[in-house]
Amino acid sequence: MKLYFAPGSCGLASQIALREVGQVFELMKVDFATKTTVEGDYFKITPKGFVPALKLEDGDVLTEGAAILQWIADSHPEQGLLPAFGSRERYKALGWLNYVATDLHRGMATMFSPFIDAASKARYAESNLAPRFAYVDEHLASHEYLMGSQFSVADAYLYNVLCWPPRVGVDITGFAAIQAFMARMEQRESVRAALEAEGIQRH
Ligand SMILES: N[C@@H](CCC(=O)N[C@@H](CS)C(=O)NCC(=O)O)C(=O)O
Repeated sequence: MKLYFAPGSCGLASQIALREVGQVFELMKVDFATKTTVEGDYFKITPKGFVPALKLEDGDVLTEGAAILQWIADSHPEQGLLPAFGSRERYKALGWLNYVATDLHRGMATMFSPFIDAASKARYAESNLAPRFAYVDEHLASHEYLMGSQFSVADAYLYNVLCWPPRVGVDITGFAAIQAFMARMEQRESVRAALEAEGIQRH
């Protein structure tokens, strides 16, 4: 199995999930500028040209981070990285995955855009992102993880996205529960190993 990634981008969550379930995998770095890997043209792996992409043993390729996370969780149901099929809790977990993918990930992507000027980004961060961080912070103030005491793939994705604000000058240090969540996540072996594999130093 091969995970296509770029250091510090949104493939980190998939890598954390693969490590959580003990899946053996190879990391394949994608150069965003040239859309190539050491194997060659990345568009041949996925015409979207985005990471993450997960190439399975039979050669099939999964894309879309939230879908990859669900596939990893469902391939190892014994690890409980998502609640059971059909349970009410499952839809709450999928709700969080969707919230991270759409409101947070997409929102943060705006902050990295080369097409938006600094003043507009600052206004966007204050009016759009800050309330979303506040919402997550309030939830985490009374929940160890998004789903409570049980770690799920939604936490891996949330952690991934919450690593980004400092890189674009968005200060989230005032959100105490988010900070505690990040520290809790960084105690997990899967997270430490994934950061190291991508060459990311958080502190
Ligand atoms: N809808 C995709 C979006 C993935 C995405 O935005 N990937 C970014 C990195 S976080 C990317 O590959 N960007 C390539 C580029 O900017 O050239 C998903 O959720 O997996």
